[in-house]
Amino acid sequence: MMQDLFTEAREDLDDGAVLMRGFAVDAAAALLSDIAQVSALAPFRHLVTPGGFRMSVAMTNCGDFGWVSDRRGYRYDPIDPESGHPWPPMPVSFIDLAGRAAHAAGYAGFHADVCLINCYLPGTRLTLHQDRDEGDFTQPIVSISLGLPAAFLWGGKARTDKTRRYALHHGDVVVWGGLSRLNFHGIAPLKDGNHPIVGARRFNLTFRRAR
Ligand code: MD3
Ligand code: FE
Repeated sequence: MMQDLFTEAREDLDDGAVLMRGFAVDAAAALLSDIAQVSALAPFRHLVTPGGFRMSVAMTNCGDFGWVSDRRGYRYDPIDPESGHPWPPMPVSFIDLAGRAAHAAGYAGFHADVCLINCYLPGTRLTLHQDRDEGDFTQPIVSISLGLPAAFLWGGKARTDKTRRYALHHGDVVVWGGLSRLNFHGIAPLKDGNHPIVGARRFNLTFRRAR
């Protein structure tokens, strides 16, 4: 089974952060078709930060909650503010992959109630930040990369700590738990290119436990 193969192909990036290269390659077609289904109901949009800046990453969500940002702040909201309706349910392909990845990384009981979907076009970046709007930091975050490669910036506990760079490719999965859960991280501006399946884009799925 893939899980057993990946006990060999896991790379520890930091305390509690496990990289599994190619873990989602076989599931990519199903994941991409489900991203299209979700974004037909809850379209990708550019959120505004509390400081008034339009984010260059386009985002949407599925699951019981969605991560949103506006002039009032960041939060997890059960309602999509664009539509006034609940977020689309999490597709079976998402639930399956997130569960298998968490299990392979040593988090057997992980059940996400949010999947945040980021869409990057060439030039899009995500500045250094922490993910700290969730209710329980002992729960990991599972991230899946699809499409064009990105330079992932991995920092420390303080914004000014020096960063390391990792290339994240199509199908790579990282599980962020343990002491790494609150580290600063970001994505350098996406380089131009064309991915044979995804085109001139990159998607990142992050599975989270909001509450
Ligand atoms: C480390 N996304 O959505 S995935 C995000 O590629 C986010 O779109 C990036 O950072 C992306 O918040 C990076 C890797 C990642 C995601 C969440 C983390 C690393 C993390 C949470 C805690 C620590
Ligand atoms: Fe993040």
